[in-house]
Amino acid sequence: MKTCFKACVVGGLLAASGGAMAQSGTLYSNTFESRQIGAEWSAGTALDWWLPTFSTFNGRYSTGGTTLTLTQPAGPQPGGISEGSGGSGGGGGGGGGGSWLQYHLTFDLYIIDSWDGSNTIYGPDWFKVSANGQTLMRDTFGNQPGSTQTFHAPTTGPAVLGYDDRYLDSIYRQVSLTFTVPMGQPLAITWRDEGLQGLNDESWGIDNVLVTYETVPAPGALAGMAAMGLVGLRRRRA
Ligand SMILES: [Ca+2]
Ligand SMILES: [Ca+2]
Repeated sequence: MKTCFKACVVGGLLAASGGAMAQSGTLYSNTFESRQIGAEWSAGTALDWWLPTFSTFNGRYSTGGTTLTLTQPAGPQPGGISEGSGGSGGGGGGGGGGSWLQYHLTFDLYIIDSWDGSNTIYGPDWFKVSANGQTLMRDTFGNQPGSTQTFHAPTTGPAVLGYDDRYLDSIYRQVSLTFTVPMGQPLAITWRDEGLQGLNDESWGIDNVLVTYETVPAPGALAGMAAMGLVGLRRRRA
């Protein structure tokens, strides 16, 4: 929500300033129900449709992962460099105005069987997402009774949803991450685990992958609008 507020403010600024036209769209979406792995996915990408509970999804993995590589949409003006997920203040770079692309990644995450969360004896069991080398998310997940984790509670579970029925499973719907990457190079998003013990013990998959984007002003442009009092105007109305 913090990020959404920022995006809303920025969108308002674009409209209020009469400046550059905002640009947004869907870059990629996939439910995997076609049961085909496109060339945009890395070698070793797998599909699983064993259980109706999970539908067809990208997985399963254990001590591995999958990478989605996409051509970035024709952007406005280059100028931005990486900014942390939901962070404020850019890493510098762009400066003098223009705009850059901000991405929103949404996906469902299936955490399958005996993940141990933050437990330091059997874990910790990590799940990570990165974009062009920038870490967007790194959290522990636990299905074992009594385990603790850094991520929020699941949408469904922990419960016996399938695979090894001795172990619980969890579904996290619509995990959302917001980020920017430098213009002029492919967008590469990687999902992978760290510390798992094999498919028969701890595994995962992703589903309903959606990548959307929008233009936002570069930091220099935002600062200029703030100086004109537009930020304050928008916030009072928000
Ligand atoms: Ca699916
Ligand atoms: Ca299970």
